[in-house]
Amino acid sequence: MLIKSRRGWELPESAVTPESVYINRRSLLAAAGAAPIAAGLGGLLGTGAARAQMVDPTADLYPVTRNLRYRVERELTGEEEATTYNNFYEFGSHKQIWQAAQELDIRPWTVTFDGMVEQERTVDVDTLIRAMPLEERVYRHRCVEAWAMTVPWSGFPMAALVDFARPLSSAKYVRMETYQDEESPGFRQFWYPWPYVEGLTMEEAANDLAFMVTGLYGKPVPPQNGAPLRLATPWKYGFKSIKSIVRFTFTDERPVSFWEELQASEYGFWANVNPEVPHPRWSQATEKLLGTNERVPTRIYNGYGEFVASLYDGMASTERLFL
Ligand SMILES: Nc1nc2c(c(=O)[nH]1)N[C@H]1C(S)=C(S)[C@@H](COP(=O)(O)O)O[C@H]1N2
Ligand SMILES: [Mo]
Repeated sequence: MLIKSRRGWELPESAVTPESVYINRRSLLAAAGAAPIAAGLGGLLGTGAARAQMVDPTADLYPVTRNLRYRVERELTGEEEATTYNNFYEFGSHKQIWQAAQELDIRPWTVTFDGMVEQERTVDVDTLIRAMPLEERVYRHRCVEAWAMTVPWSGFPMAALVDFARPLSSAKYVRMETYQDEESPGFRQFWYPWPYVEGLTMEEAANDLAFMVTGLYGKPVPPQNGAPLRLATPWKYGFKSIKSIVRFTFTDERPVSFWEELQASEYGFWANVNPEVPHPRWSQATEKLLGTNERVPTRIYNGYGEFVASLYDGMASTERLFL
């Protein structure tokens, strides 16, 4: 979803801090002992997944039992493909961010619940994960750019997280926010509206399909896929599935997401997968499977209509709302 045409508020690539400056700063920090040990180990170990697993204190929890209610009549995407072809703009606006993402400090990590809740609180992510009913679900994932994958996520129903947060009955939406710090290179692209934000209605968040991800392929989810806690809403375009979440805010105002803020005409709030509503710059009728590059027809709600169609009764005719 690179925004191709540069607008007045965008800067040329040359205005961005060059990678070499960034790397030097990191090694200076490391030399001064300020960077975490894990960052130094990154270069010595093999794949990102291997490193994440070594340093992830929840590794003992996986694999977890697969929930067979969520069947997918597609081959699983290879782990290699799904963990080396990513969208995570905090690490750059291209797909090859998996190595850069190993710098993400996934611990300590806290998650804040605030806004319209009985009591605001901040919890350690490990306390949260260990309190939740973990299971594995094989889900399809459909990026708005028309590539798709099928992967085994581990995690827990978003409904359990909502229960944990104890929102007031007046809350209508949940707004989610990704971490933001000075280390990840993407934040220097300051024309993006950081932090990454996404939102769901309370009904969507309580739907059985909405899943909080903590693992992938039977291991802790690696940084590039959104460690330590991300969302999976498989009936919506992939950008709704916000990564590396630090805050859940319950509100009665519809949140404005990162992509909506950037280009509302192309990335709407609902973002339900729909082969009949083209993106303004490309068709959504088909999608390309990661790994095999096979082209297959896109399905309404990404094939999950039986679970979610009733959430949108009466909305289909309101044209762009259904994007
Ligand atoms: N914080 C954050 N979350 C994000 C993104 C991002 O750039 N930053 N990209 C989104 C998009 S466009 C997609 S398709 C998926 C990609 O998830 P994957 O890399 O695990 O396949 O993450 C989504 N979540
Ligand atoms: Mo995406």
